[in-house]
Amino acid sequence: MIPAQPSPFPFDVETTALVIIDMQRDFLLPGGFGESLGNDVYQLRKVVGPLRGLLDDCRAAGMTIIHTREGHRPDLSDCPPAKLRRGNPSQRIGDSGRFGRILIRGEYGHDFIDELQPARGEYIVDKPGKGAFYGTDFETILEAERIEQLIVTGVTTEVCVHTTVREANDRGYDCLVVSDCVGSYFPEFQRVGLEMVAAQGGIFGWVAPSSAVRGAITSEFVEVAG
Ligand code: C5J
Repeated sequence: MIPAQPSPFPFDVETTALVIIDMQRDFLLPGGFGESLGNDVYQLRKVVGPLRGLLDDCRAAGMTIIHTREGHRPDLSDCPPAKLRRGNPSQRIGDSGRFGRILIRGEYGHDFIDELQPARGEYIVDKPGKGAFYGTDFETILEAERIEQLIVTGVTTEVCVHTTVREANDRGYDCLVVSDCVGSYFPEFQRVGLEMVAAQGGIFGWVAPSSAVRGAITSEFVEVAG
């Protein structure tokens, strides 16, 4: 069990996956898509250190690790026109930005930040939407790996993290959101986004800090290894 809100989270390294949502240069680096939408990207940088520590422990425990990336085909055929038109960014999806074409697969900005590059054997799920299930093989991977619980991290808390947790919850997965390993451009959305997950007895899932998750992974791993 991982100590969590609203109750301890049932957990087994064999059936739990670490999911890292969209830790991409376009969202986290100055000059990327996130900044073109008017956001303060430094709000998201806080996540990198704690998430790297958690990732290291999950790797050491041999857990299933899945990295997602939001982005589109170069011809934008998988980008709904409504998504393309939305808002009033200084640069739109597909435009040339500081890190290549914004949110386009294969471009430098679409890829993961240097600190959180996937290791050999870890899954990469390229998703056209906010949630990890829509238009991807995410569920096929979870089924193949016999995953029942998800430890969910990444950005942004109220958009792609929430969408993925809600989709996963409806499909019967237990989701734990790691409070210091998810980030929002807006401190208020971060606070409320986390509260919403665990409210009403855990309507979408559980919330715990990385210290609690790492403590449980390390002790479970020692037990399994012993
Ligand atoms: C957004 C995401 N915010 N990864 N994407 O557009 O949350």
